[in-house]
Amino acid sequence: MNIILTNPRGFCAGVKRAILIVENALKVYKKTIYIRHELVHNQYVINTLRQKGVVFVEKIEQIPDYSVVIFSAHGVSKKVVQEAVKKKLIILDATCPLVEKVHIEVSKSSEKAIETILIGHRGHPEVEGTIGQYNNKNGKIYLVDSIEDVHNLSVQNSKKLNFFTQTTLSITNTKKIIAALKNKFPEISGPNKEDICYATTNRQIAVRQLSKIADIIFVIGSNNSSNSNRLAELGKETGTFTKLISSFLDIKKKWLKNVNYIGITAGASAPEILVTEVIQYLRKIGAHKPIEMIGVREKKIFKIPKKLLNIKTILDENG
Ligand code: 0CJ
Ligand code: F3S
Repeated sequence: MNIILTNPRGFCAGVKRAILIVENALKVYKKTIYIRHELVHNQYVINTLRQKGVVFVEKIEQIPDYSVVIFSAHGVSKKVVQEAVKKKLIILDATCPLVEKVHIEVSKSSEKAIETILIGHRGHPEVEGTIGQYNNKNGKIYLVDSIEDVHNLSVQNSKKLNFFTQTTLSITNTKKIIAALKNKFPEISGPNKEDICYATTNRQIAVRQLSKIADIIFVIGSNNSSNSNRLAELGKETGTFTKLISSFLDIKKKWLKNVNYIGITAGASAPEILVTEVIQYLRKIGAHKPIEMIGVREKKIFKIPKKLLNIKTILDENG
């Protein structure tokens, strides 16, 4: 059995930044750190932070006044920010800057009361946060999740219409939805490509390449991770037997019967330790040393908020 590792895989710049924000906050604030929603959708990351004393909540009302709150990488609505301000919370925003970019565009659309369409998955926190940037009663924001949704959608003024997308969608599926939107509303405006981020794009390209070699693909990621699910979906679409696994414990030996090449990738919120554990397990049951696939080299780094950087500098200076 041979192991092939995709590149890139695992943590993206937005996730690294979010975790760094929490780690700095833990050093700096001598009180409980609350995080609204899972910082990133990975159970290993969440459990690790919980062990360090972080408290996760779904609603701002669960947090005592004057506490420190961190917003998850998926972003929050304007209403959530207002609730936090009202409670006089110290806010540290771990929203990925690429989500923030979409927020800014949707806000502009809202200010101009331009009807806006968001392509995204219903109920996902990023979608809730992005929809929650639109607060103009003279306009409207609509969510479409499929081509069927596009067919069923009616707007008031199709001549003045904007669209945006969630950052972690399937590239091919989103292209189809955008084509359907442009077909139905020829004057619609949107981003040049879509708002799918570089990390989602690169990981999907890598899985497509991997599927040409692998007999089985393991996507390491949690069940609620949109980008990880899209990778697993893509693997299946190529006809390769693909499983989304949260750790090596999910692997069933029967899947590996007559398998020569085992492909491994990891979602943007899955830490490398989980990949290492899968490799260790497979090596134990007879796999050769892993081979790294050549892929795009990601150099993106997102800075953490100045507020934390400054304190970090002071802490470093004082040892
Ligand atoms: O939405 C994001 C800003 C991506 C965050 C990293 O991935 P994950 O798994 O926490 O979130 P998704 O469910 O959005 O992929
Ligand atoms: Fe940001 Fe994309 Fe990662 S939106 S958090 S860089 S998956």
